[in-house]
Amino acid sequence: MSSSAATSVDTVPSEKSPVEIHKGINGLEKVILRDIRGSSVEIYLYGAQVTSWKNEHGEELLFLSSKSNFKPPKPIRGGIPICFPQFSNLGSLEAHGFARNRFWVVDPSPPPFPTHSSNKKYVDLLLKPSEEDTKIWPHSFEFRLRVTLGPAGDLMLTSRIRNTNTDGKPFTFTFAYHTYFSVSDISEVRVEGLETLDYLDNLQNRQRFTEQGDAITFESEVDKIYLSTPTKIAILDHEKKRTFVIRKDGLPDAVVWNPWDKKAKSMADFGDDEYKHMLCVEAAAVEKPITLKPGEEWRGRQELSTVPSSYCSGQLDPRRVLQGS
Ligand code: TA6
Repeated sequence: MSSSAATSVDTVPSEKSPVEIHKGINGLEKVILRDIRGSSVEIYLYGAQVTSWKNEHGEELLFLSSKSNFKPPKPIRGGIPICFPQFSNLGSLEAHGFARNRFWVVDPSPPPFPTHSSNKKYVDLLLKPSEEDTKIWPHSFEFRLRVTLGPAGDLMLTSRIRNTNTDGKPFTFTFAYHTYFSVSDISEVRVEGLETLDYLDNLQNRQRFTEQGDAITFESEVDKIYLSTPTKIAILDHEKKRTFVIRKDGLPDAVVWNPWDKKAKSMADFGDDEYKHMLCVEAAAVEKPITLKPGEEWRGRQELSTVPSSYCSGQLDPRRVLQGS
């Protein structure tokens, strides 16, 4: 590790350009990726959690609570927490598993990556279980997360999870990118791409229902797991004339969550009114847990981008967004 006194930025040698490690909140280390056109991403090694994604105008696209802890072992409230090896309380582990409150490292020698990244900024992060972890989840694994910032400001997260058990045992897990999008006014937001799908309602003991035909809008607490969704989902923020496009691969489900006012008040690391400016739409693998035999690897990818969307014509055609390339 080398450090330049002035900026207290450490660089970590890797196969490509060095990765800059900065001191973030409470001295927790974070990596910053910047694109020459102005967009940027910040990732804390604690939880391998993206906490900021800004476009070329420097506008923040993700929600991070003003009340968020940056004090391990508490999770960070906002950005993109990684839920692994368990989504929510679907198992005996703490809610959403332990990956989000572990310290990851910059992967010094990541295995070759499936896609070409020459004109992109990226960092490879690695998590392996500690001895303590194997006491609560008795498996050996390597979790590699590549966070990529594309030239157009798009943000891609690619997870590669390998079973490295030497006792021949398979393991099974559920997973989610628990993305907190920043929105101008939740009551003016629509989600497209989940119409007519079945979902499990977390507010009704995960009973199964079928969504009605129109775009999803918000007027109260929502906590739903949509099953077998299309690979593309759109979040339309009228006031900001912005549409978030989520593309996902290897993650058949999508969780939609907004705590609304009452639940917001019950969360210590969340502001009472902050529910008005955030929406979680989470690319996930929940309904059918993933099982890996020793030596096997699973890959789950999500790509986030924004497109300008004008609603002044009164006729935004999201289908063009969802059907477009
Ligand atoms: O993804 C939705 C959800 O599972 C909700 O049920 C809600 O609990 C939310 O996650 C936040 O969970 P957390 O453990 O971060 O407080």
